[in-house]
Amino acid sequence: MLVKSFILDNIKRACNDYRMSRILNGTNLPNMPWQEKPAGWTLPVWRYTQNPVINRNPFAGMGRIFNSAVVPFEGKFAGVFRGETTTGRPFLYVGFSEDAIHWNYQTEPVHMKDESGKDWDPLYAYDPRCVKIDDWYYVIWCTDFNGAAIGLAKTKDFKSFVRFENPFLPFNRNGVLFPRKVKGNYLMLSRPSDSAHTPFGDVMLSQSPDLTYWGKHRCVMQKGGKGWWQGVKIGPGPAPIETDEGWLLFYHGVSSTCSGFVYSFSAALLNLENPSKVLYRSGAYMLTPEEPYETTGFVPNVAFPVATLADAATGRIAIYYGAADTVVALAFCQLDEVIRYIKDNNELVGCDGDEGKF
Ligand code: BMA
Repeated sequence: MLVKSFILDNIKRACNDYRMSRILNGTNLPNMPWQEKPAGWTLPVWRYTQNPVINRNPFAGMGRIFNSAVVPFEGKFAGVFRGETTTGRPFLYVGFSEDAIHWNYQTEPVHMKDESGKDWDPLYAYDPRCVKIDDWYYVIWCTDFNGAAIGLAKTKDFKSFVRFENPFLPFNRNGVLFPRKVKGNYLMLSRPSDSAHTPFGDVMLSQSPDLTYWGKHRCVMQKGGKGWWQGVKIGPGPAPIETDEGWLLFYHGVSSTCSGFVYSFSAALLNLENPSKVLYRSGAYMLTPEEPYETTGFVPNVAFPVATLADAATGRIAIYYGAADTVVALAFCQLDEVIRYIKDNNELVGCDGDEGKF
């Protein structure tokens, strides 16, 4: 019986019907949070049973933490959180954790200095992503620059942060760096927008040799498609994960209803050497607001992915997402299954399949 299934598996693999995809340049995270998929669950992403992992009022004076980044750090985990205190204005907060679920928070917001060492704190800060490139952790967030724009800073210890010049003109939210240079350039995905609750938006790619000067802008993915869940706007989520099938990009998609926007998420695979080309993109969502902590809160019906923890050895991926602009939730998936779902539901839109140089 064992021999038979071994042979069958190998035949399937050889036929590319059961391909084991691999995470490239990733790390092994045996201590990542993980739960197996519940029996009978049909979508490729499933929720942590103890959600939310960060609830309302997580510490004195802090009303809500949501849309937050988590990265492996010194054998444990560091978090960069979107925190809203009793003033209701968002800033970035740091925390440390042994298990990426229970956190010790720094109760003072992150302070930043510019590259010459002068204080340079953002007037507000939200939706941080955090990406390790070589020896530095880069934080990308939505900052004030005469309106919503992308902020960029680096840290080694999550104590001192050096802020770069704002990479792009306003208005733009949802910036995220790739975890390595491609063809000698740093790459940033972002979503140009307006200053309000933007009713449009596509994912763009920009390139830089030094993280200061940005250009060679490309259109990566456009909103729309036959389905409606990503019909209004889309935005990049966590840092793309490098795999042997392409860059795996989780992204959010927004639909419009009588009672406002609904934020769901899914994923696409981008060409490794030319990531403005989408290889495959799911026309179906992987997670949409269904649980009470997603459908009820400060902004109902929001599932907003901003971070992943991926275990290269097993292809296990944990996805951190903000729920209802109120709490942080966790979901899980497995690389092979996600890739299979993307391919089975493949639908490219507009500029997706080409280089996106208009
Ligand atoms: C977007 C951002 C996110 C937020 C979402 C839903 O425009 O502001 O921070 O989660 O709206 O309110």
